[in-house]
Amino acid sequence: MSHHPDRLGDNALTVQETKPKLKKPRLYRVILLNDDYTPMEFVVIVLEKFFSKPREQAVQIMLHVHQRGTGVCGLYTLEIAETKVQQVMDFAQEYKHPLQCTMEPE
Ligand code: TYC
Repeated sequence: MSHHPDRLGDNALTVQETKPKLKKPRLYRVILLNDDYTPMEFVVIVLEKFFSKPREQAVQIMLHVHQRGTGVCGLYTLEIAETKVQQVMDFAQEYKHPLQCTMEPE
């Protein structure tokens, strides 16, 4: 009895021929700026509260900003970075400190 051969390689399942392209999002550095008036302790609290830094690392970053004028709090996607900047600015204003926070593309 003859029969048509199976079509080898013609699987019922389809194969993804191209790579699913997951583009890396652009990242932004959130930056703290030094000033002469914001208390060191306040800056440490900001780094703990909004950037989830452990106390030791928060103190290191604060001192870096104090000594060098600026420092990186973290790398985030656009919307997260924008939110962090706004949260820090609102918190500083609430306590009448001149602390400035900004962001820049990585
Ligand atoms: N320079 C401030 C002081 O001597 C401390 C300070 C650190 C302020 C970091 C802002 O982003 C800052 N009290």
